[in-house]
Amino acid sequence: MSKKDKDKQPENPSALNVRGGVTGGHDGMPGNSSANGEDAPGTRRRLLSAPEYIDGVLSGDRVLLARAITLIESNAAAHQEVAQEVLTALLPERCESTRVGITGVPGAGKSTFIEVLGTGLTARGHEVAVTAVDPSSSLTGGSILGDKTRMEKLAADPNAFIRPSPTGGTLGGVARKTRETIMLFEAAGYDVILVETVGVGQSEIQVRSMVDFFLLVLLAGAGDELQGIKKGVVEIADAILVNKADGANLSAARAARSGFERVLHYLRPATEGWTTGAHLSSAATGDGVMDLWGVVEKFVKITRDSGVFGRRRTDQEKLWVGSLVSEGLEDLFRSHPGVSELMAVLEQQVARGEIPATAAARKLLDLFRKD
Ligand SMILES: Nc1nc2c(ncn2[C@@H]2O[C@H](COP(=O)(O)OP(=O)(O)OP(=O)(O)O)[C@@H](O)[C@H]2O)c(=O)[nH]1
Ligand SMILES: [Mg+2]
Repeated sequence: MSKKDKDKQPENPSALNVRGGVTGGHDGMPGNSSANGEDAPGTRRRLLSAPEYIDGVLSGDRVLLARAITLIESNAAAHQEVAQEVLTALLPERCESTRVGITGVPGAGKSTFIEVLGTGLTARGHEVAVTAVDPSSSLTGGSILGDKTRMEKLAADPNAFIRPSPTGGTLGGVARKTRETIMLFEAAGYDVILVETVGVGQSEIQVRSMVDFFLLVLLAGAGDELQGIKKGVVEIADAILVNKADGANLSAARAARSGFERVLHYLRPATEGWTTGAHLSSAATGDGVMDLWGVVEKFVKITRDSGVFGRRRTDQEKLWVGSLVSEGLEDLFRSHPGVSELMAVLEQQVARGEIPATAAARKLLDLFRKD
């Protein structure tokens, strides 16, 4: 594990290592306070130069890592330019990491599980970074920040770094920021990356496309209907974890695990050469949590040996380029002044049944192409 040499001491050992994102307007620079009072309310920081961010991240400076993430989260063109320079320089500096996505029904115990797993991993010498993809977080204030109390130990752990979900914008925008945050984590030497996602549809697909191993956390007692989790999410999981297998719930959890095993038997595994299994844990007692990490390690070994691990990462990068281009084209198209005018007219005509949708789309694309 090629970890970077870094200062393991937090800048303020008593402060929780939870970093705020951009508050207020999305101009990007940390206008307002972050969780640990890193910026006094209302202060605006000067934009650092690319080498300052690069050196800061590489030396393991937690404050500069947090600021580099804030920079890449910015939508402002000037910030984006510096951000891309920073990311390009850091790309070859990334350590070898394991990226794990964690999803599941609300309240399944994902955050509690991450707390126990994360502290277990730092005790074994890993450096653990945690973030989330939560497209609703601009409304809720961010699931991880809201959950800070569930990750109290990990938040205070000098070998862990917790960053809430980027806020605002489309799911695509949030996913872009999370992917780039992962790159920064890896350049800073974090070799285990945990990405929590809220169990709502599309965000799981996004997280699956940026991690190596995808974990679905479920609960016992909700029958076989997979608890509102769509079958599609089960199909992209590399393991199902039945959590809260403790106390009076233990036998129900065991039964649920067997039920899920049966379901999995009929599904095609998410990863070539790997059999998706169902496991038990109690994040409350810690039982089964590090066993699940053993499953992840086995997965990494098998898929690295077979080449599936590397191929998936390469495919993920390629697909990402494609989706960035699609999003960029769509933005260009929609912000074209002639297009939006003509769109309004054509939509009416389509609604009145005067022209077919295909002809309307063709006219719009022709107009766009002419410029
Ligand atoms: N008995 C028991 N309670 C648990 C366990 N894991 C979590 N809890 C409790 O379940 C509640 C929800 O836990 P969280 O870790 O916040 O769950 P989550 O999946 O992150 O929730 P959201 O992020 O809101 O979807 C908390 O009250 C936890 O203390 C467990 O293994 N056993
Ligand atoms: Mg949570």
